[in-house]
Amino acid sequence: MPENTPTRALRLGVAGPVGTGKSSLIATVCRSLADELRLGVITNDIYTDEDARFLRSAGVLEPERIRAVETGACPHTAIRDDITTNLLAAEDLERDFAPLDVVLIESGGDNLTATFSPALVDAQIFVLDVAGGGDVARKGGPGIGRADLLVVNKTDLAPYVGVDVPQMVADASVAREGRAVLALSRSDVASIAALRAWVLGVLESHRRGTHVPQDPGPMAPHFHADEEHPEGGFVHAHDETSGDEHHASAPHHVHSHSDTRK
Ligand SMILES: Nc1nc2c(ncn2[C@@H]2O[C@H](COP(=O)(O)OP(=O)(O)O)[C@@H](O)[C@H]2O)c(=O)[nH]1
Ligand SMILES: [Mg+2]
Repeated sequence: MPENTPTRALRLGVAGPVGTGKSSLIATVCRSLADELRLGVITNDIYTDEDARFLRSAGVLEPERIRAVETGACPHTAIRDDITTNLLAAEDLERDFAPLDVVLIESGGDNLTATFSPALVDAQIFVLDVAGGGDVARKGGPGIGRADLLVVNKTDLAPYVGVDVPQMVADASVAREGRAVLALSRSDVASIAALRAWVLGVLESHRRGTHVPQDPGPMAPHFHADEEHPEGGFVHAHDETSGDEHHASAPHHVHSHSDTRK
């Protein structure tokens, strides 16, 4: 079980659908904080280390501080159900570059409802973009509704996709019952300053020992198109019946899928 002291690095998850700008957001956070904080990054990709290579090439951190976890065919499980590989990667990074202040963990981003286990991350950001449509924030889901921060990203594109950003932020705030929402664009320096301030705020409360990791809740049952059944595969749910809300035994957690034929 990871040491849970205020001196351990803050582990910050970044989840959200593919293409919403998670890797770019991590690059932005690194760029804005690398001078004052000791940072590390872990990426989760299905079969490749593309996100890690993108971040290394962005030159925001020493390449060795960016590690890739290859998750196999079911990427969300590596951040929620069987977090062993990610925990080991975080512990290795924290040991190799001790002391680190923040380890950012990017999810594979395969599913709108994928969230991190609170046994892996202390806090999590869920990223949507305006190109996904203004109504997606209203539709909710565990990450949108209950991540520590919801980012509405790429606001610079809003005029081209006909999205009203203040409305999308207001809808998200209602869905989140007042939890933090941030409209972000890599070309809007004020929004980047706000993101930086949010990360510093969470780090501060983590160090004080007052930050309490929240579980946004399990993802919705979902469908894997590549699974074998010719009539359309399986409805797929991840077993969350352990009753152990914080998955403290996660390194030994056996990854079982309670698959049921559709
Ligand atoms: N216009 C615009 N594009 C962005 C922004 N942030 C990221 N992107 C682009 O969105 C695409 C996906 O970004 P990426 O960070 O790889 O998304 P990920 O799959 O969630 O990690 C890339 O082409 C980025 O250049 C932004 O603030 N504005
Ligand atoms: Mg990425």
